[in-house]
Amino acid sequence: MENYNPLVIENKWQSFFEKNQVFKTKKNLDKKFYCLEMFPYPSGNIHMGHVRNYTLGDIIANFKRLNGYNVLHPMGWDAFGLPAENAAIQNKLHPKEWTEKNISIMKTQLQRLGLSIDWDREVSTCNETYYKHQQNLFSFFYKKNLAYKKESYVNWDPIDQTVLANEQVIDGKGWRSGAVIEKKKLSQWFLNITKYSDELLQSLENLKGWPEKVKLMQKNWIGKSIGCEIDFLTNNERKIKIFTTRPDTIFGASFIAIAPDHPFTQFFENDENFLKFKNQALKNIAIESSLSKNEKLGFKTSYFVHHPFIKDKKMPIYVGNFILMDYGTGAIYGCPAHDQRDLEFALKYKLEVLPVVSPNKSQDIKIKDEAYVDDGFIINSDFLNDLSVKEAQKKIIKIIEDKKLGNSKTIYRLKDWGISRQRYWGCPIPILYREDGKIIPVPEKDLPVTLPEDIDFNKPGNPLESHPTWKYTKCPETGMKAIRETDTLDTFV
Ligand code: ANZ
Repeated sequence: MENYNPLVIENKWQSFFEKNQVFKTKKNLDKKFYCLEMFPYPSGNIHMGHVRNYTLGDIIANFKRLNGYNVLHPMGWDAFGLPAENAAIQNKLHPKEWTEKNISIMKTQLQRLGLSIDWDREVSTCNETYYKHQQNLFSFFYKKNLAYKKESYVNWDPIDQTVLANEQVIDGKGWRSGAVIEKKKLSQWFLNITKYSDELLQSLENLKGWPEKVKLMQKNWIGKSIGCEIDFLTNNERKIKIFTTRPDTIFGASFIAIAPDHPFTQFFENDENFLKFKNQALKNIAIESSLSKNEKLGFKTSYFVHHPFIKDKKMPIYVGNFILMDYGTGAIYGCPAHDQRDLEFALKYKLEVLPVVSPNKSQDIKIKDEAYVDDGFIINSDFLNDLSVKEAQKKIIKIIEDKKLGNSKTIYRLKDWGISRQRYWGCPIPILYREDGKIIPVPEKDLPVTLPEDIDFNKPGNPLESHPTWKYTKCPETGMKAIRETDTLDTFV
């Protein structure tokens, strides 16, 4: 993939460029700047896609030059990543050798095209003079609590011994090995991008000239949902907190569904039928887009909750294969009349389907196999009857808050970015695990942490992990024994 980012550099950067001698002559600093950045993946040979893209870029560069701009037109190679490692394993070449060979071929080809690229400003992401800055940036994020480590479920390929991205799992199997992919809990590094959810959403409005459909995709990716959380009391005197965007439908609730890895499952974690269900469910759950298409399956527990507003109404607790642990609270109440997934589930398990929203005031509706999801007026709902959906939401949230049953809540679909890869051909994460248990970033003066070259691809798993000496080191401050992080950064970092 190649990125191609025209960027008009504002004048405030002038002094930075001057100081760092980015432009060759002082005279050029009086001009306006324009920067075109090339960033191809060094896959082997230049193909027509490159030729088209980079010719267009070159035309813009020339056009800007002729219009008096000072144009920065560098070349960057997006040189780390899985394909190099896989190709190297197949061809019995070192990833570095494979990558450098490709770069040299592609460079010659691009030079023959006569593009006005400034080859004095060539960078390659697998070069330590480049990834030193990446490591520095990681340390900076770590110190600001924007990079952190946590356990999470990942797609694990048991043959290749590595984490796979969702896109690399095809029909439940690893794209390279064909092995059945397992869900494995691993401790991984994340960047706390969700801290900026609202800022990202707001900033979409400032993107002048962007296609509406691209902005919409971005908006859906961030996925802001406004609703509330409600605590349901269980018969073993615990609370299950759910998240809903439709609290107006609370009188139509007929069951609770929790994620297969929800903490409440501790009360039946040794039940063999549950374990079978959980293993099967977790296989598919990683890919969110498949959730609405898959058959809705549930494991019926022996527990129930009390309805917060209907005296003596008990609702069964199911574990559902369509509930994600890392969205909202990992638990929902099901209202089959007004949610298609809940309806499919209720029809399968013969649960109550009670309509509580109608297109017309005080008029009952019938639900067969299609949920009513449009706007309307509340029915069959005691004190909410005859209110519009909006009015009912406002009223019920106030009551829920007053009765201390829950709170209004806004959540985002956006997740923190998992950046750990158990792979060799990437930028080493500059972290040390000291023998006293402390985790410390490698000090700036000791960067870069370079990749060892003498690695063995014949052993399964991450070569950094199995390297005889690389990971063993000392804490630069205390001299205590320490072990290096062996995960590398995802190439997209
Ligand atoms: C009850 C309800 C009734 C719901 C109704 C919808 C319609 P968005 O808009 O995508 O945020 N939900 C909440 N957490 C979930 C999870 N972890 N896994 C799967 N589904 C989850 O969707 C919010 C709705 O998705 C929530 O509102 C909840 O179902 C479900 F007539 O609660 B609703």
